[in-house]
Amino acid sequence: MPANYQSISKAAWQIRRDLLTMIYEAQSGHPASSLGMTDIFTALFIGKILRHDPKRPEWDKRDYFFLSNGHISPVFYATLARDGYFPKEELKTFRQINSRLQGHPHFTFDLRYKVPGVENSSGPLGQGLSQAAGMAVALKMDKKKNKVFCMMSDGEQQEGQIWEAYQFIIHHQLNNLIGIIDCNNIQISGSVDKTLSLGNLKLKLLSFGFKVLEMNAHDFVDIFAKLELAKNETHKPIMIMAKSVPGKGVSFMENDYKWHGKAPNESEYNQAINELNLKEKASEQ
Ligand SMILES: Cc1ncc(C[n+]2csc(CCOP(=O)(O)OP(=O)(O)O)c2C)c(N)n1
Ligand SMILES: [Mg+2]
Repeated sequence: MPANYQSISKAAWQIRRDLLTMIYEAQSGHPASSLGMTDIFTALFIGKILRHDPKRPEWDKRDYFFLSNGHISPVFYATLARDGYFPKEELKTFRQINSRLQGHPHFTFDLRYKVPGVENSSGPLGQGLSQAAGMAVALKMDKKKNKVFCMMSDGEQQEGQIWEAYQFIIHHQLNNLIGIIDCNNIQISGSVDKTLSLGNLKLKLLSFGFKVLEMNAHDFVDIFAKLELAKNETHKPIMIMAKSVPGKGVSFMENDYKWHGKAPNESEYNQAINELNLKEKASEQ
């Protein structure tokens, strides 16, 4: 790995340990796609692809990040905490009653409950892209330069509302919007291909009029290159198809849909943490 990605990679392994600890302690949550999207979250926030400032979450020049597949909240919260949006200690309250860190991120203007860095509510899949498109069109009306990023999952592509949003984005030529689709080929009860195939998603997006980029979601060189390319695009709205390994880093979770929404038991947790420690050491060589 190039030397300049060493610290980003280190942060990603730590975020993986943090999010697994949250899910283990709560005995509830979604490990597979949280682990799969960790490298991208690390690049976006800690790698400063997003124009943002953890000490000023409401900064009016910030880029907006909308999470549509809200069940991957563990990686979102763990990244925000590591980046300094709120104390890491608070991660212990994940999925507890009265915690701000609910299973699916919640947006509110009420500062008693607001999680710094969270821009939208999620839970019902398929809605985040419409929320992001609304923000993108509003920014354009105000002639503002902020970018809007929206992360979605592949299972979500089965939702009709996603395709309404695609039409809207192309109709309004929202070239300030960057979609990232987690192409991990799993959903709640099996593979996406077998449950409800998306067909040739790339061709469908191209036919709508998007610029489509393909990305290896675990190669920081590729992640940074594609995200920078997307940020600098001024012509077309962009969709990034990020090919990821669900459960990345934990051998018995990788590519197994059964870890979509299951907490590890004590021995599984200990094994997972050991494996992540070893992978981190190996990546430093
Ligand atoms: C509208 C809606 N339908 C069903 C669900 C229940 N659900 C939660 S996660 C999920 C799987 C969706 O696929 P994907 O996001 O690709 O799963 P992952 O890759 O995270 O395993 C489902 C069906 C939901 N949250 N919202
Ligand atoms: Mg999926």
